[in-house]
Amino acid sequence: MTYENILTAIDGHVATIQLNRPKVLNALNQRTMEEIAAALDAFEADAKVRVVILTGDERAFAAGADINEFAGKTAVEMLEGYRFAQWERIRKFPKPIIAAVSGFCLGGGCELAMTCDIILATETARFGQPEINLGIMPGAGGTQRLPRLVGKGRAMEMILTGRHLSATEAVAWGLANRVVPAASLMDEARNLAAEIAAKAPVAVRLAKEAVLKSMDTTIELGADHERRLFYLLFATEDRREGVQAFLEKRKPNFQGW
Ligand code: CO8
Repeated sequence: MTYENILTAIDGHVATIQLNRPKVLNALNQRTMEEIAAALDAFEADAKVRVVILTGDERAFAAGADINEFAGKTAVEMLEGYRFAQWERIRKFPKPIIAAVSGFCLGGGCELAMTCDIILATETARFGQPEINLGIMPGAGGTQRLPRLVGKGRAMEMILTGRHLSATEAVAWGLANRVVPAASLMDEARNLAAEIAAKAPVAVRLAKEAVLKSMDTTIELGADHERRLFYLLFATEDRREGVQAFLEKRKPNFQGW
């Protein structure tokens, strides 16, 4: 697929997707979502890629779904034409995704960041679910993910008022991991990605799966699931290498199997 609305790069084990529709603050039209999903499909198939960074530009991570695209649509047209299939592909991507957020991160943009695994934010980042101001509501998981991250009352406040959170508020509320200086956002994201990429890839993948499972199941079922994944890791060469390296007081050299 030739990309029109995103830029992609691979450096070592870290792949980057940059949203690239600056004139509309990286508004997420269908084509952009298709491209993100296609890039992730390619990164999933590429064993060299272990972590993905998703970012926008200085002014916006993404200011939401592209309002022009859905402005004239009827309910039936939305139902028939907007199946959220690309969102499901992002949700099921098995390797860690770090969202590096600067500027506006609103509506579908905030939902996209929440679909990622870790969110780094610059001081200029603004998070919000302003759909209510358009007479609609979040439609890409916002009403489900936001309360799990910030709690019911805070999610209600954001979704029912459309208020934007500053980066420091987003961290205090548990939406973003930490605030980093704007100038070093990508360096911070790359360092974090490289740190995770140096771990045993199968353990990283299964740990991500187990943590995500905690968001939609009971502790009992989640812990059962966790235990099966835990046992499975004992079948990997990297588990043997990790333990051996500890016993030999050296750094492990993980191979990915
Ligand atoms: N869609 C389309 N174009 C947009 C969007 C958007 N979401 N956001 C900004 N733009 C465009 C503006 O129209 C403007 O274009 P132009 O220069 O041609 O007039 C350009 O980007 C720059 O924007 P502004 O001039 O408005 O810049 P300001 O700095 O004055 O304001 C704001 C920035 C506050 C971010 C403002 O642009 C704004 O409020 N944008 C809309 C935010 C919003 O409501 N987002 C939610 C959209 S609905 C949604 O996300 C539903 C998700 C449902 C499921 C997911 C499906 C993908």
